[in-house]
Amino acid sequence: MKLSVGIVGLPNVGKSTLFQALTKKEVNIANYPFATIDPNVGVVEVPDERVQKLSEAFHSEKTIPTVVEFVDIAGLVKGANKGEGLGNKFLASIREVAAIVQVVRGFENADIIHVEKSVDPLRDIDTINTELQLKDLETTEKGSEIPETQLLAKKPLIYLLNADPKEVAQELLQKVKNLGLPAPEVGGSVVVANLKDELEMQQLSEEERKEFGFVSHLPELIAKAYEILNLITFFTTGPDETRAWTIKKGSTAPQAGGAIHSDFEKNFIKAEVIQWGKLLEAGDWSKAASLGWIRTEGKEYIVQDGDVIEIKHG
Ligand SMILES: Nc1nc2c(ncn2[C@@H]2O[C@H](COP(=O)(O)OP(=O)(O)OP(=O)(O)O)[C@@H](O)[C@H]2O)c(=O)[nH]1
Ligand SMILES: [Mg+2]
Repeated sequence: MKLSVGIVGLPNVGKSTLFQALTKKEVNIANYPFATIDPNVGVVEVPDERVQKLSEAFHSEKTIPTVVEFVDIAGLVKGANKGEGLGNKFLASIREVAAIVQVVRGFENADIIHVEKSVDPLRDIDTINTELQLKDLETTEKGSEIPETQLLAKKPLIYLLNADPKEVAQELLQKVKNLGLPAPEVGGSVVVANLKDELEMQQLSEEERKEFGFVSHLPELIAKAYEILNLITFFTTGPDETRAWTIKKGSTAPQAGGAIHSDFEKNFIKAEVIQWGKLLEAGDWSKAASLGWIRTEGKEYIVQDGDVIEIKHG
């Protein structure tokens, strides 16, 4: 399974608008249901000030952030599990992602078609979750030994309420939060964003956005997506580049090496490790070493989010 995040929801609720705002890729955004049929795939930089700060401090020529992959999936309707509205094809796309952002329409606008003809976020969430659960039931009834992670309704989930954050009813927000989330151990939550504004505001300069008093909620969404994928970041830094690397939480030092190059994992000897903030405080690697702040770690070491690492390999 790829470590990507699927954008899921009823038709015409703003999924492709979100995808385009995230990835800056031109996709079909249209005021009719099922504008999207084949999934759109794109990668998004994870906003992380640490990689910028390290890069500045070490005068690196290049700065390379981590990315998360998002997949814009076609809309689901009631009965999708029985094949309604190409439902089975779309549900199969959801099986391939590791986590879900469920876009829920919260905005009122009579011109934008709602497949259920009225705006009711809790009803829509229930419709989508029921479809996922019914599909899972069918999967388990078939008797195929499917690991829990394959089940659609067990995937880590973020609800993206497409509504104006300044106007959204707190009561509604609380109700969504109270729904409970699958896989709570890897987090999950609710983000409110006005997706049409998010997309339109990208046409403006940062100053103009400030004049409008616009604050983007997409960085929050991307950070949460990274979190529910159960990923952490470690860094490598030097004059050529400062780079953020993605690994699964709980990875060992050799596995982290493997993210850089398979030889680093195979021929791993040891890792020299320091937390990014400590390295900045020391000023450079040799100062940090002379202060005794660089630790030598072996192959059992569990890499921590924010570690700066130098792998020594044979
Ligand atoms: N007023 C308003 N319109 C929005 C908002 N978000 C999306 N829309 C409009 O809703 C329509 C559908 O948006 P899409 O992003 O194509 O929706 P989708 O969920 O990808 O739809 P399908 O691919 O058909 O399932 C478009 O006309 C958007 O401009 C919003 O926050 N406010
Ligand atoms: Mg779409």
